[in-house]
Formats: sequence, C-alpha cells, structure tokens
Amino acid sequence: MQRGFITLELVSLIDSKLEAILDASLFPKGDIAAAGRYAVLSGGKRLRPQLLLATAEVYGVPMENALTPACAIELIHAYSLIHDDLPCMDDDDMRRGKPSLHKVYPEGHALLTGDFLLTYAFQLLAESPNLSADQRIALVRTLSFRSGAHGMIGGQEIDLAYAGKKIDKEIIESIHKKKTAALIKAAFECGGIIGNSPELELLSEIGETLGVAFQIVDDILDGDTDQPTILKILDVDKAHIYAQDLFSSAIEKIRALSRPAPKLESLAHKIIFRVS
Ligand code: GRG
Repeated sequence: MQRGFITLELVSLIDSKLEAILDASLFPKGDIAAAGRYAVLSGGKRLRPQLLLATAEVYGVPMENALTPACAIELIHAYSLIHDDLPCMDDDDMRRGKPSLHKVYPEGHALLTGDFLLTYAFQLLAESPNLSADQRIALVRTLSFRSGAHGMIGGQEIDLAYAGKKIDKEIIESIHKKKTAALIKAAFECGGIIGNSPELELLSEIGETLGVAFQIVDDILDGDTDQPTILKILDVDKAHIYAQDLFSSAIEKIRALSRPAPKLESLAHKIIFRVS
C-alpha cells in the first residue's frame, strides 16, 4: 500500500515509534510536547527515516536497532520545517495541508518546539538501544555536522541571502546540496554507521545525488519561480532531464554497493517519479 510515494508498512513502523517517543506521559505538562506531536504526527512522507532504515537493512541490521535513529532524523527534519515556516523565514501559513505550527500556537512556542525537537533528536541518538558507544557517537557527529553550518543550516543561510536576487547554477547547486541533500545524505551515512558498512563514502555519494534529485523534483512540483530554485536557470523539461540523470547516477552507485539494495532502488525510483 502507498501513502504518497511511500510503502505504508515501513511508514507505519516509523509513525508508531514517533508516537511512542512523543508520548505525552514522557514530558512535563505544558504545550511544547503537544506542539511537537502536532508538528511531527501530521503526515509527511517519512523519506529520511525510510532511507536510513533501508540502508541499515542492506547490512542485515534488524529494523528495531535502527528505528530510534530513524526517528531522530525525522525530528530534525520536523524542526527545520517549523523554523522554515516562521514569519522571519518563509512565512508559510500552511504545512502538509494543515495550519503551520505558529498558526496554532504562539510564535514563541513554535520556535521553542523546533528547538525541543532538535535537542530531543540528539538525546535519542545518545540513548539508542542495541548500538555501541562508538556508533552512537558517530551518529551524533554525522547528524550534527550534516544539519549544521556545513549542511542544512548553511544551505538555508545561502537561500535567505539570495531570496529575490539573481542566481546562477553554482549557487543553486550549493543550496540544494546543503539545504536539502545534506540531511538525506546523513540518512544514508547513519544507516551505514548502524550497519558497520565498509563503504560509507559510497553511501554518502548516493545520498547527495538523490538529495539533489529530490530537491529538483520538489522545485518542479512546486513551480515557484520567485524562490532560488532550479527553474531560475532551467526550463521544466531540462529540469526533468537533470533529475533523471541524477537518478541514473544514483542507481548506478546503489548497484555498486557490496550487497543488493532493492529497497533503496525502489525508494530512489519513488523520489524521482513522485507526483507530490
Ligand atoms: C530553518 C534550519 C532551517 C532549515 C530550513 C529544510 C529547510 C531548511 C526548509 C524547508 C523548506 C524546503 C523547501 C526545504 C527543502 C527540503 C524539502 C523539500 C523539504 C520538504 O521535505 P519533504 O517533502 O516533507 O520530505 P514531508 O512533509 O514529506 O516530510
């Protein structure tokens, strides 16, 4: 079964774990945890946790050993969306077909909820069951690096700096690689860390290639030419070709892994040929 472009079985597993880690009983009374549940449990394709789980599975990791880190990456994604929707950033009133968090709770609460999800993600990584201390440290390092100044936050900074300005292919690519692809890359790297993969570099390359492809498709589906998107420099047909080239390159790299990875191939396919 599908919800958007995802397999419902994997997504149900991720959703159940997200519900458990955000259960009201785990938190002090107040709005932050409830707001966190609103933001996280409101749909979403769960792309990053699926990629993490599918990568770990390539190396024979039991699903439950990778589930907590998979949820941690989704919390970081959710925090970035909450902050991105705030009036000081993109100022979006709607997210996933529902009012954005700052339209439901006061703006300060929305900001704090993003902070809460970000910090909680690292607590979960540090406490992830069935992993060695070295693996937990590597997960914390990878996710903080990829979501920080060299990755997602750095990409958002460039994106903000170029809003409404003339932009070239180099800048667009740098925004895509950092703002979007860095976290997708981290999903592959974290799956590899959990699976003690001997080919982390290759996983990283697959993540970056697919991450950029994901953003190109997002730009095409969004169709907004006011933002710094690929449509500023390519027409839709050329952007499609670009995404398909990246897809072919990602598939080639997935097939070069030391073990078969059919779930990763299928997710890659769904990323490129999605309609929402
Ligand atoms: C504010 C620190 C900070 C970062 C913001 C992620 C981000 C950077 C902004 C969100 C807006 C945006 C267009 C990001 C590009 C990545 C992207 C396409 C996010 C949406 O991801 P999906 O499609 O979302 O996986 P769902 O709703 O399915 O989880």
